[in-house]
Amino acid sequence: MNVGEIDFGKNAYFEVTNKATLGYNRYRGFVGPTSDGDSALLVMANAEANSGGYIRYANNLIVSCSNHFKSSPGNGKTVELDGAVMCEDNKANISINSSACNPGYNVKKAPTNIYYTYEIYYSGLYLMEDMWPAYGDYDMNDVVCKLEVTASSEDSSLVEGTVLPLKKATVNATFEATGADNKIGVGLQFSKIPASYVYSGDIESMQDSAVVMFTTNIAKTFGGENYYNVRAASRSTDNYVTITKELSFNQGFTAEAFTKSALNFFITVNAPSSGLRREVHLKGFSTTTLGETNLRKIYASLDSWVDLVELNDSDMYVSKYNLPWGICLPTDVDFYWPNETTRITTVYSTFADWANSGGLLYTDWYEHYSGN
Ligand SMILES: [Ca+2]
Ligand SMILES: [Ca+2]
Repeated sequence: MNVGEIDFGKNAYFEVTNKATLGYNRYRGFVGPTSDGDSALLVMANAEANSGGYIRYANNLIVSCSNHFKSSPGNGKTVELDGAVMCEDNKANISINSSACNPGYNVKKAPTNIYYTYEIYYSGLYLMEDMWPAYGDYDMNDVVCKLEVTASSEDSSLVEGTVLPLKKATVNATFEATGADNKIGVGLQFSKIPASYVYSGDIESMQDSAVVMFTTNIAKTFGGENYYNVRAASRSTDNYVTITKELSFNQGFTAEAFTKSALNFFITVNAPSSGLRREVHLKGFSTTTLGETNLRKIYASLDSWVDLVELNDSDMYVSKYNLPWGICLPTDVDFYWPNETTRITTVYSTFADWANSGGLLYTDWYEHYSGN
C-alpha cells in the first residue's frame, strides 16, 4: 500500500494472510473508528517496508502482527501509532461476531491434546459348593477365590475421560482355598461381552460370551493339593495363588459390562474333555454356552448315593429353600470360611435364614461367626 488509507468501521476485521508491503502512508494509513467503545482489527502475517516506508495506525484500531517492521530513523522507516495499539499474533483482545462479509474473530488458542486414562475396579470373594444339585457337605469351601477385575482405557484425543470406552480388562483370580475330591475348574464369563469382540486374550472357544478359565483343575493350581487352607491347623494367608488374565476388546464397553451382575463367576465339576459340562453358578446367573442345562443328564452323571435337592422352579442354581451353591462377599470383610465338611449353616448361624428370605433378612450374616 502506498499513499493509501483504509478506514475501519465498528468491528471491522481486515486480514492480510501473507505479507503486507507498506510504502509512504503518512497522514493516511489504517484508520479505526473513533467512538468510545468501538474497535476494529487488522491482522497481518508479516508487514515490511522499504526505505522511506511510513505506516500510520490511527484511532480505535488493534493491529495484530508478530512480524512487523520497526521504526528505524536510520533506514527511514516509521511506524506511527495514532491511538491504535499493536499486539502479537493471536493476542488481540477483541471478539468480533461473524457476519455475511466478516468471518469473525476470537483469541485463537492452539488445541492441546490431553492424555486421559479411565479405570474401574470390581472385587468380590467367591465361595462355591461343588456338589450341586445336591447339598453335599455344604461347606462352601470347595473353591474360595477373590476375583478382581480392572477395566481401563486410555486416549490422548480431545475427548472427555469419562466417556472413554473401556478397551482392556485385567482379571486377577486369587485362590485362597480348595477342599474337594472332584476335579474343579474355575472360570469367569463376561455376560455382556460377546466373545467375537475380544481382540486379544486367553478365552475359551465355542463360547458366545467371553469366558476366561483360570484353571481347569484347581488342585493342580495348588500344587496337587485337593485340600488347601480348609483345615484349621494348616491355614495360612501366605500361600494364596494368583492367576492373571489380560483381555483387550475390539471396541470398548461401558462400566456396566464390568459390574457384579455382568461378571458370571462359576466352577466346572469333573468336566469332560468335550461336550457339555456341569457348571455351578451363583443365584440369578445362567450356564455358559458349554454348560449342561438338562438336569436329567446332570443327575445321571452323579453318583447314585447323592441326595438330590429340589431346585427352585425359576432358578436352577438355588434350592426350593433358596439355598445357593455359590456366594459372593465383599473383599473388605475378614471372612473365615468353614473348615472341610463343616456346613456353612453351622459356622454362620443366620446363613440359612438369610438365604431363605431371598437375601432380605440377616444381610450381615457373614459377620456373625459361630465357630467351626
Ligand atoms: Ca463341599
Ligand atoms: Ca469342601
